[in-house]
Amino acid sequence: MSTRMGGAVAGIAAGTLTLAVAEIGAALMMRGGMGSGNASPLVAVAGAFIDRTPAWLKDFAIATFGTQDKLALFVGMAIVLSAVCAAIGALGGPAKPPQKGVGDQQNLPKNGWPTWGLGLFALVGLVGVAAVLSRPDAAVIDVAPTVIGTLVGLWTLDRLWGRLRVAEAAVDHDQTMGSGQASRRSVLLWGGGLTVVGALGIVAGRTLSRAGEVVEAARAKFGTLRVSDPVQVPAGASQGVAGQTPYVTPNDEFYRIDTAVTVPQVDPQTWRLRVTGMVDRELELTFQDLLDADLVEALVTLTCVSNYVGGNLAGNGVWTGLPVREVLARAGLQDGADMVLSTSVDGFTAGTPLEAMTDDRNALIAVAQNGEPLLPEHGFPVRLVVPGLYGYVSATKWVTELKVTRFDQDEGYWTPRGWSALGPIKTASRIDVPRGESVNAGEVVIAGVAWAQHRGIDKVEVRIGDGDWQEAQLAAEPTIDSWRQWMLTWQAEPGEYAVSVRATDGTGEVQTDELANPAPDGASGWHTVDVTVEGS
Ligand SMILES: Nc1nc2c(c(=O)[nH]1)N[C@H]1C(S)=C(S)[C@@H](COP(=O)(O)O)O[C@H]1N2
Ligand SMILES: [Mo]
Repeated sequence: MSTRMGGAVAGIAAGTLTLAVAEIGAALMMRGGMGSGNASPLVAVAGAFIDRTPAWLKDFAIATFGTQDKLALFVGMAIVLSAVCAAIGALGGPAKPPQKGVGDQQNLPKNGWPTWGLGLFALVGLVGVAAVLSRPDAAVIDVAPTVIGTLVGLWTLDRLWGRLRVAEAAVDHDQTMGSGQASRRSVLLWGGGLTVVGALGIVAGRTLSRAGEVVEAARAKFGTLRVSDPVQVPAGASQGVAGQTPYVTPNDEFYRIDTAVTVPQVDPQTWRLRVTGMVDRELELTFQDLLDADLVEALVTLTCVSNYVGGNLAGNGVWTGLPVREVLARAGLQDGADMVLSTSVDGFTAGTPLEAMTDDRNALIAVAQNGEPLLPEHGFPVRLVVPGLYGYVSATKWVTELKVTRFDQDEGYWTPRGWSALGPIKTASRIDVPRGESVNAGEVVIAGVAWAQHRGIDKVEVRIGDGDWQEAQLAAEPTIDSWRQWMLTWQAEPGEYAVSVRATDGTGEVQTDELANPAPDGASGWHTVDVTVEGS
């Protein structure tokens, strides 16, 4: 083992210990109610990174990692941080000095090893401190775990480097290598051991911080909701083709997209919804106010603007909530307003055209999905659901404020990051089966879903190879705000086929074949799959 490698191990050990101390400290602070509850440097750096993600990078991340994008970010952070710590440890620490006599050693300054290495390490800690301070609602005390962690890391690095120097000196001194090797090996052992301890500490800190108990308890005693006109999903909405997207998406299979590094834990007891801005009187609603109100139920398909043609960032559910328009009417709208800026506890905002919140569509302040309280990752206790608009301009989860305002005065989270201020959902259709696998000649069922929320789907057509467009069979359409299943039975001959689908919305407009990427206002183009038909 070389001195450089020993230094690299020392650097990684110092880095992991720094994070372990910081993450455990942050978790303890959160549990003890100290600071803002957002002291974790890992979460802060990831959050700061996400907030600075330009449209093309978000596009790429979702295209590559899908809803695992946050896991991918953490893996990436671990790799970068390990590399930085290893480099500092290897280059900033003691190098094998040029051959010289024992006497020369005495000429080195007392603190012989380069202090700039420690300085660099401290700088990395400072990046963490800056990230923590940059988070919404940050408190100064939030930096304490990161600062203490960095000090522990510096001390660790200093000690391990000290051992390496002793090893070097021993090698030079007696040229026997024996004691030098032994001491270098001890650095490797110490460094490796401390890295394992540190990694366990990081896991412990992150686990400890998942204080989901309050929210779990609140969800458990949610009870049943009084709804005047419950949704009955007609059997005809489902065609039941194997592999076809189910009409209603089970809650735990619903796609999840948001900028929150950790799922916000919001206690419904302390939750408030404030209605502010261009209103005659500001309002504040409690969770109980919502439960006591006349709740309505509505089927609405949510779609993410980041969904690629054929992608699965869409889901359908029965949502229970209070129509936004009723709350806005209570507050009294002032002239000139054209937008509702909704804000989440985590700082996310969405700018929704006021009209979509006041016309007769089911724009809801939702408390339940498919008859159950919202899942924490889908916005518990309260989120917005607005038919016809992509989620990034309407579906604010963990919503705490509705500000009535103007598009020329305010903008939602994604607008300055390269996404369109307005986000009406584009007409889309998707082939669910067959997909990827080859099929046997004979009767083959092609099936999927199509959506054009708040306009509805009037027709779906399928083209096989260079054949004509054929009209697919449509399932019932309980509402124009949800997707619609379709299927087509095909007498397939052996061969290779490109199968495409296109939909016509309720206004008679045919889905465009013009290819567009998600940024800035949603993907377009016909979904096409290659199907191999095997002879029988
Ligand atoms: N607080 C918050 N709400 C949010 C977002 C977010 O990043 N933060 N993302 C929006 C986007 S882009 C979409 S597509 C929908 C997704 O909702 P889901 O995760 O419940 O499917 O939530 C919206 N609401
Ligand atoms: Mo989205």
